Amino acid sequence: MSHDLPLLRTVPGACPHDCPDTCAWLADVAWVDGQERVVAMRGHPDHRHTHGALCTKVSRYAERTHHAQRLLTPLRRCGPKGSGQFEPVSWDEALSAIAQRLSAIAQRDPLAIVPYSYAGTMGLVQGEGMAERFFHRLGASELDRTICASAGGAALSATYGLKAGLPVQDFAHSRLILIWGSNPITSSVHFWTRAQEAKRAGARLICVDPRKSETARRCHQHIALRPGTDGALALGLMHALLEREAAGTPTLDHDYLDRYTAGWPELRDEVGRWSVERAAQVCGVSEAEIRDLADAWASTRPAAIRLNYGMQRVRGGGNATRLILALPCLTGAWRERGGGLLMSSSGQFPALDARFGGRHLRGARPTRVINMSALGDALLHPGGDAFGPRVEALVVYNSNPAAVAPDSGQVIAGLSREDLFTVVLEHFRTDTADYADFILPATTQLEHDDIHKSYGHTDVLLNRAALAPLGQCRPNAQIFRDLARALGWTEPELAASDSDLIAQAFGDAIDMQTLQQQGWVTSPHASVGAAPTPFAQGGFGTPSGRAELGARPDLGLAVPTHLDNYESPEADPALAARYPLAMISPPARHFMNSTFVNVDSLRATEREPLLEMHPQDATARGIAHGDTVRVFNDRGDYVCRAAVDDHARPGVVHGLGVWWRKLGLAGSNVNELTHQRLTDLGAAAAFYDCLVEVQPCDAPPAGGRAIIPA
Ligand SMILES: Nc1nc2c(c(=O)[nH]1)N[C@H]1C(S)=C(S)[C@@H](COP(=O)(O)OP(=O)(O)OC[C@H]3O[C@@H](n4cnc5c(=O)[nH]c(N)nc54)[C@H](O)[C@@H]3O)O[C@H]1N2
Ligand SMILES: Nc1nc2c(c(=O)[nH]1)N[C@H]1C(S)=C(S)[C@@H](COP(=O)(O)OP(=O)(O)OC[C@H]3O[C@@H](n4cnc5c(=O)[nH]c(N)nc54)[C@H](O)[C@@H]3O)O[C@H]1N2
Ligand code: SF4
Ligand SMILES: [Mo]
Repeated sequence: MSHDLPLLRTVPGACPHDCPDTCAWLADVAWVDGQERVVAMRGHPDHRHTHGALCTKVSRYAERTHHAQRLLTPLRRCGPKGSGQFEPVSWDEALSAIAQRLSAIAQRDPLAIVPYSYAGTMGLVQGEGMAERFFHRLGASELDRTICASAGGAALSATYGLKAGLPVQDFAHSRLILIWGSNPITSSVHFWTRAQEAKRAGARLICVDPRKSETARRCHQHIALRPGTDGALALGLMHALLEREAAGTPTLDHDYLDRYTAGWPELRDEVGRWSVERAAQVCGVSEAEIRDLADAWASTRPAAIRLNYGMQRVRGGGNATRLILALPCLTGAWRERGGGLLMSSSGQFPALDARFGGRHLRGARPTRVINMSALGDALLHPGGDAFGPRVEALVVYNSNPAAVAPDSGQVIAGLSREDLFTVVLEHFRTDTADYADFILPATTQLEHDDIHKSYGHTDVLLNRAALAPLGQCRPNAQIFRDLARALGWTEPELAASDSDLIAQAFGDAIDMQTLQQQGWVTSPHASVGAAPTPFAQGGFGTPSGRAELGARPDLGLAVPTHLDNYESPEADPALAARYPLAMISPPARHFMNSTFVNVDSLRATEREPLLEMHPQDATARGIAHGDTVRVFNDRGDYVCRAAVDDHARPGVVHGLGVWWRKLGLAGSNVNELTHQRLTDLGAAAAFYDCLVEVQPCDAPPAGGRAIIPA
């Protein structure tokens, strides 16, 4: 963004989004048309992980903040649920009405109140900082935040006992990088810069992804497996490693296996059942691809895997992750700098103080946990049985469940309950906000302070407000403080200011002075284990101190193996006969989940919601490139535009996400089609485990419902 206005100041901050890169930014503030505005955003040139560059979407963060449709006052519903009719009210009116309603429900049973939040901001203050304290004090239900990474996270904990990995900057030293279930050109562009450095120095890049993604197109090789078959691929790869060794080529690092792992004999037995031929058949790839991959993995040093979350959003996602985590242990890849694996670095930070989350404020009162990935079922549950009280109030912040949660038909039906009291803290009138009883206007990252950790590197970052809050917006933490006061609560924990919360998050465990001066500080836990990689000499965080490659009876886990998708010809042939296409729904490049969909410049780039299809599947259905199509299964319908190209393999379609329903072609989005069944580990959403059929449909009238053939 260029500008020639005199600058008032440049304010350092941190990107709040759910992205492994957690960039440090600089915001230029100028005086424009009688108000202070951020006129340009750029990456901080001195932060080694940001190296002066923000991604395209976040370079538009100022456009989003100063958007003409920003919510600037509290709103109260004045029409039927979901009609989108609201009237402005004062903060005092809104806070006292909400406090009254919540305390009336809490008098019957506070567990009937449910918070719903995810990673609109990853900040420790405006994320759960004050919110968690508030809901514990209230005695509300707790939310199991499973919508993104909990299958892979549980696998990482079970196998390595620690959410730690290869330092992202060390990928520059790798000579082989497997980019597995990830599209970093879209979702982690600063990792991609490291991969490019390695590539220029001669490294080979292999992408494992059903979709020929932006990244796959720029790797040396692309293994386009069927969705949800990564576990089978890892088993076949291990089988090929064993064959290679049996043929006389030293392949496994027996010393590493003996000293630093447990359970390999059990896993080896399972691998024995997965011939390369069997794995190739399940994955829909050739045997040669698996053997070549095994040869490359065994013979290249240093060799590393960037494993990400795209491969764990299926029934067997946890098992598949456990199998892939075994690969760098088998060959001792961890021994060299630039070798090993990175999935998440989120465990490489000091733990938050036990009192930070305010669990003590709940006292001895009971709790229950609602899984956010099954929100529709939770809202529609009549109550009783093991479930407990019916959900009577939902307080949503940092999330847009009407758009992002699976099985949106059920979510919308739940949000439409006239007797459900819904409060939404938001920047915009999202699909979710349309169903609110009260909408409370929240500040963006340019208008509040915060402190951040990262799941892709190991720095703690500080965010400073560049602007005063726009309109009557308030930071999330302030809104929860204000609600606490309206409820008459006087505990000091509930009055902690944002700067108190920043200071309390890590306490003395980090160097606050450096953080304040520089804007970031490397976590004291950045280097776990022994150099040059975290696990060069074992040091895993499991009870045994070893990487657990086999069963974990203490966690109720069997030896990892491949599990067929819930919705697959193997597991449900009758369903597959009716809905023969496997659908995945990875993010569109210029959106961040459902954030930025309403930013005109970015939506103009994405243009329309797309379904990528292979020409063979399109032709068989009389569909041409650019046609409007109806994608459907027993759960619902989604109208979008067909992109007939070579990005999809035959039998697989890609519904790029996550559009605002009301900005899509016919008032719905791809989550009309996804289901609420959970993954094997971590009870996560299985977004990419989904069968559909597609047919042509007449173009929808502008802004209206599509005309869907009967
Ligand atoms: N631009 C942009 N960036 C984002 C996001 C966004 O929405 N937009 N979202 C952010 C969030 S919340 C997250 S969690 C991260 C996610 O970041 P990553 O975990 O790196 O995932 P994605 O980049 O979404 O890429 C997932 C890839 O997995 C592929 N995939 C789908 N199914 C399978 C499968 O069964 N096996 C394998 N091997 N691959 C599969 C998809 O085709 C896609 O290319 O990205 C973050 N960054
Ligand atoms: N089909 C399909 N569905 C998916 C995915 C997929 O790949 N396919 N990806 C899944 C994944 S990985 C994730 S993480 C989830 C993400 O789901 P969400 O965490 O719900 O992410 P967003 O859609 O970005 O919505 C975040 C909302 O928070 C608001 N927000 C941001 N900052 C603040 C703040 O400071 N205060 C308040 N009050 N609000 C704020 C934004 O305006 C935005 O509307 O979606 C999941 N849904
Ligand atoms: S790359 Fe990720 S962390 Fe960096 S600005 Fe973009 S969304 Fe934010
Ligand atoms: Mo995510």
